[in-house]
Amino acid sequence: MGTHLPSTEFDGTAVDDQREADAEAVMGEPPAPMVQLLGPDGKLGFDPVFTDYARKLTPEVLRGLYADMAAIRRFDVEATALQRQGQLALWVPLTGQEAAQIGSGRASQPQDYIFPTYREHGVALTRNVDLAELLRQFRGVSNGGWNPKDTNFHLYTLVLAAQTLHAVGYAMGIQRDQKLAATAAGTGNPAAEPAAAVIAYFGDGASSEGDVHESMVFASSYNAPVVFFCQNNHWAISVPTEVQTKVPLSNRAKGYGFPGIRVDGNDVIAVHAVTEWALEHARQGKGPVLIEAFTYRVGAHTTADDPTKYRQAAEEDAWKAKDPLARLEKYLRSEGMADQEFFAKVKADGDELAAYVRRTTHDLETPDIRTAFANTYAEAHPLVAEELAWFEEYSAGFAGEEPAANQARQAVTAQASPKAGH
Ligand SMILES: Cc1ncc(C[n+]2csc(CCOP(=O)(O)OP(=O)(O)O)c2C)c(N)n1
Ligand SMILES: [Mg+2]
Repeated sequence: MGTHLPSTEFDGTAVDDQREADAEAVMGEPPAPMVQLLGPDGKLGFDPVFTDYARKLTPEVLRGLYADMAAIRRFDVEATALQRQGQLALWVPLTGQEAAQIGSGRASQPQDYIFPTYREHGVALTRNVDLAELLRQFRGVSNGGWNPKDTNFHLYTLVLAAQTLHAVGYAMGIQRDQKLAATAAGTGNPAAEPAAAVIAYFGDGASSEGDVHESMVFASSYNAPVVFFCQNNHWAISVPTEVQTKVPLSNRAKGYGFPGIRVDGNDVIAVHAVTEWALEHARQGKGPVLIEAFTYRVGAHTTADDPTKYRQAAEEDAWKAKDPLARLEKYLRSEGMADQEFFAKVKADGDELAAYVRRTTHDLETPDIRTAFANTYAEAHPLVAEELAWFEEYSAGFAGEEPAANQARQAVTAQASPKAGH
């Protein structure tokens, strides 16, 4: 009868071929194993695509990237100390991942929207989140700590990979808002509207979650303006990356039909270049990109973890030799872009930031843990009542102790409840 129904099969059309070719073009031919511009020796290399992006970074911007990385590392030391002093229930250190976070965060623009995990303190800094506010969540004072609308930096998500779905939904919302705005403006051309993209951060461990797969399918199908930024820090608590994947994580993008790029995550210049490229790609309506930042979690998973139980010191030492700050310092010094005075100022600024964060945290109220029990369900629940009763009995065991110590212990104990999951 001649009725033509659309095929549900891939038919090898030019469109399919083009998508594959686009994905391959970015990987290079043969695929570049890893984009690196600034090596551990502090020398700048060349990349056919990304060197042009790196050239745009002025000495002032490069000094800024160094100052950001140094600031967040100092903050990390301070937050760890605050946790050890009982001021925070838990801390999630980022040391080693400064370049991945500062490079990608600084490549984003104010209109972009960021979905972090729980370790993106460096990205938070680049989005102007008050770092003292960020600690409220780790003290249990609030469920978040900052208003995402102020900075387009979403609240931390502790449920692994859940934020990748939120990110894709948000990116699809951006697409639709742009279409509506274009229609209202009478141009009919979405590209004429201010373009924004989304970055979804997640870890190598989280990459095994079904949520990531679903996110990538949706992002590809709808050509959503989202950059998936996977920090492969080689560990998911005590599980090494080779258990999560048998191929470079960046290779997975090809299966979804979009570009995947592995970048040296300890090279802030390359991370900035690759992320800038990916965000442009997404904002221009060309669809998603997966970036795998190859880096290392130098410290523990959290302050509740002891990595000496499951990994070798030699591995840690090998990665410390690839330190992101040290290589940029070498480069800045050798090019005469920064002198001793600059590095001394960075150190002094870091100490000032740490003092501010310490002072502000000490001034934070101690949360009444009963509120957390009260907020668990809308109505009373016998299990919650039972757990509260256990907690009150446990707390009563500290009666008669010095009040401040007692309060601090309560704050910590409450967060470290058996169901905390971290
Ligand atoms: C859905 C879910 N499963 C398990 C956990 C417990 N958990 C918290 S962090 C973590 C490891 C995550 O590793 P990775 O994704 O590599 O991120 P990293 O912590 O290394 O930054 C696990 C299993 C969780 N928070 N959410
Ligand atoms: Mg990891």
